Amino acid sequence: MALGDFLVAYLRKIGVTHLFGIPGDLVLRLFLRFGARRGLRVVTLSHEPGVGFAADGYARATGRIGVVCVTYGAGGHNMVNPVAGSFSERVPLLVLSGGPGDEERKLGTLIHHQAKEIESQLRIYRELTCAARLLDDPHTAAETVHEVVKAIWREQRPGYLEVHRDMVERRIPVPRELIEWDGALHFARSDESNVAEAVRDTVARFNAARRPMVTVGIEAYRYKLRREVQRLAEHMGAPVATTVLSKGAFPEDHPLFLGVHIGAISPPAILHRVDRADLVINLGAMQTDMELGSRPPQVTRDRSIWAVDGRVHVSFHTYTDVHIRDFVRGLLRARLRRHRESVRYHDNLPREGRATAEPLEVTALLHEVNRFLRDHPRHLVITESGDMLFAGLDVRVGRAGGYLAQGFYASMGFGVPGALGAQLGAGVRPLVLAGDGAFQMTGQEIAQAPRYGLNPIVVVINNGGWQIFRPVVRRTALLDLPPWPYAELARAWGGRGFRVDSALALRAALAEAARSRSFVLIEARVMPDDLSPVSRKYIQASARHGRWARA
Ligand SMILES: Cc1ncc(C[n+]2csc(CCOP(=O)(O)OP(=O)(O)O)c2C)c(N)n1
Ligand SMILES: [Mg+2]
Repeated sequence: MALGDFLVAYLRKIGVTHLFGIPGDLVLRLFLRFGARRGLRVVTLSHEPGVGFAADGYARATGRIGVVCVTYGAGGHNMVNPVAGSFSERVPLLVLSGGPGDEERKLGTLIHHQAKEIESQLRIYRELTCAARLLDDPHTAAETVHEVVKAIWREQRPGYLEVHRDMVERRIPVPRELIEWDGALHFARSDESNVAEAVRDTVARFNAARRPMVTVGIEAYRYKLRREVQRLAEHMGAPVATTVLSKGAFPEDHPLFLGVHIGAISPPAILHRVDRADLVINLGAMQTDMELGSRPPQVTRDRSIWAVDGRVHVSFHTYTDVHIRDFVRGLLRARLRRHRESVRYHDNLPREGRATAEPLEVTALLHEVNRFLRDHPRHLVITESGDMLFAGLDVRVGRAGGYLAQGFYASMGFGVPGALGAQLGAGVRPLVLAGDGAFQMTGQEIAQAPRYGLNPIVVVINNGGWQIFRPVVRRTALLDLPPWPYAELARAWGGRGFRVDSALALRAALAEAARSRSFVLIEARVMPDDLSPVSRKYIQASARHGRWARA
């Protein structure tokens, strides 16, 4: 069959429903195949970064592979940042790019959209993906596609396929195994005896521990272990924390949920509980500066067990080839001592005062968002990089899977397009918390919402600039942003727009938003020097460690 038709059939077979993209002449034939009747649902946005973030949001929210299709060069290079974010935060994406055909390359003239060499884009993507291949050989094309997709699934990271425009109609043989294959993809297999030993070792330590606790990390989320991890925690009866990146992997109204652990800048009660623990079992958390609150790792190894990256580190020794899924399932089958600790949830917010008509403060805004979520729990909260990335840690999402953010790669611009992709895939209404700076990067993609029947609620926290840096910047004019007429723009783009200056007005606007069928943008004005409690702690900690000099 034609390579283009094979790609459509293959993607449908693995359950892909949507394809996010922007066409260009070097990818047009491929793009049109995807958009043909009985193809995929093609979703186009205005700018490739938005397309990439949307596919990433789709993948995070659905647990399926997000697929993007871009033109070569100008399109492919525009897509680099979202794909880098997906790589570091373990999001499965398939990037399909076009490219110039063989004949035109032989003419010796440079081809438009080219940067350094024709191969440059492929080389860039090798750096940002778990598998990157050029489909230039019809005989092996089908197997190459399969290999790249299997790697994407196994590693939960992006992969890349480049299809030059003269290849789309080339006929390729499809091996019988692929035709008969049921389309199911599998995670990596573990070594059974290593799993058994790692589980025995862990159980012995757990059963001897008096104050154990569990940290749920991002791999538990990506490898679809949320339910098993919850059952395991219930068997153990031990408190559970999430990290910045994995917030939302554990239901935050669960009686065992302690809160978000962010190293030394965690709420004091969480810090105290972690310090008192005689065993911390980390299920899938990565060791990053963000996860540890901008402090060098101070994990007490003899009191911890880390399952991540196909390994289980128990105290000072390591079991290789133990995949987190097999490890958790092994623990679920083991006889575990049951603890009965009574656990309280902790955040960083001061006590809620009465909502007033006084000027709005960030903490009051967070209380209002929490109040809204108590009444409307079926929303997906998405926070943007900037103050809201830290502020968002104090937003309480009851159900698991109710929260998304780029908690480690932290690119601005993820929020609005990520929300569009998430709602398209999972059908849940998003509530986006974005700073004015982050919104000005990709927020205009909200204009695409009406034609796809999407209706996110976007709260733009307008503090007049990139104010998270304000505590360490003397020349604050360097952080200024122009004032956009956010609410007017929202109305002109087919949504509803509000501008609020107080907690009471925000409460009223959120209530209106809940009733609205269209997308809603709420501009919430706060003072330039107002920051959330976690941002303040983070910046002080970073400044103490000499990371940020005053300028
Ligand atoms: C793509 C990208 N560029 C630059 C940064 C660096 N950065 C982090 S936060 C920030 C400012 C955020 O401003 P805003 O969205 O208005 O949020 P605020 O902190 O003011 O609430 C910047 C520029 C980034 N994280 N991502
Ligand atoms: Mg701002």
